[in-house]
Amino acid sequence: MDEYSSLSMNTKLDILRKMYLIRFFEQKTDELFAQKTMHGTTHLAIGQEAGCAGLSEALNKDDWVIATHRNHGYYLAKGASPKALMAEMMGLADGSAKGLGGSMHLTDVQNAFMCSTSIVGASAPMAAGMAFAMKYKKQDNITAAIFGDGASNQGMVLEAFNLAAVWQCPVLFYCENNMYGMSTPAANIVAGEIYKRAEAFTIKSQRIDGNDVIEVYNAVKRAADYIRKTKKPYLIEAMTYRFCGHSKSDKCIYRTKQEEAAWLNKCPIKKYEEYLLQNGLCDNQYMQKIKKDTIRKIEDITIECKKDDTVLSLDKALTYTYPV
Ligand SMILES: Cc1ncc(C[n+]2csc(CCOP(=O)(O)OP(=O)(O)O)c2C)c(N)n1
Repeated sequence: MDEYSSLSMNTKLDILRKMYLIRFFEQKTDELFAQKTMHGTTHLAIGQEAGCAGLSEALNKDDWVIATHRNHGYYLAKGASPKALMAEMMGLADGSAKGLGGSMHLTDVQNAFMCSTSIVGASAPMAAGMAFAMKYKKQDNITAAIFGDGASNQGMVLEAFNLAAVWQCPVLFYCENNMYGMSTPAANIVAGEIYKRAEAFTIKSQRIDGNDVIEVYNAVKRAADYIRKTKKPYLIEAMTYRFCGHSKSDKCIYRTKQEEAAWLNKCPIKKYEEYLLQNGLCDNQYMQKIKKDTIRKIEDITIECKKDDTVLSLDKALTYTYPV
């Protein structure tokens, strides 16, 4: 059986639904920021959907994920509520963090999305600690730390590699190498290859095509099995690209149009749709239906959130304790 055919049909369609949900949700977020219905800044994952969908689908439901500032995709892929995400970004009390955290500070403990952090690199030590706690409590669930190529140079990421190896923490380090940390090309600041750094810490690792969702799924599945069995860490470096700017204020003047066009050609959703169609696993009509249903769901959520006026007052917020 080849890598692709090992997945059930349900899993394949779930992956497609997740990728559409992330893409259309992110596009709506962009629109709402432009309309000033959402404030502050946000970091979209348009173009990076394969990592979010493939990784979450390959992990068990109770395996933890700790994400970064570019977090909406992982939050949604873990099965957390899109409405709570939108409400969070509108500052509403129904938001995932009661509207107090905003785009970068999400949580959904029920769906094992522990949190996301805006401190670049911090997901790695947090996930190593979480993994250590799970092992200490003799629980079988592992923890995934998401971080970027820019974060890979942070001291705390390398410290997390070290302790995770020494203490044998069941943690999956998942580096999304989208080739830029803000406007800085990874090629200018990363020495050597990120996945090869693991070897110095006795951690097994591999580099994958992060835009091929089935490759992501299979790599994470194999890594998760290894981590669960050995209680040792594992590092995956997934090559990908963001189709949008780093954040709201970024016009991408540091990238060439040719480079952007080449990566648009490697769009993870387009690639996956072609695979499903060419192998007769999903027809175009059904694909369009999933798309339309997803867009309608996001529209409904937007309308509901726009009507909501339950912005949490500061007084109430200060007395609120989060139920973990
Ligand atoms: C400790 C820290 N330093 C700097 C920043 C500012 N900052 C926010 S995102 C970012 C770039 C992160 O790049 P990367 O890790 O590659 O992730 P990507 O944005 O590409 O997903 C920086 C420097 C921060 N939030 N935290």
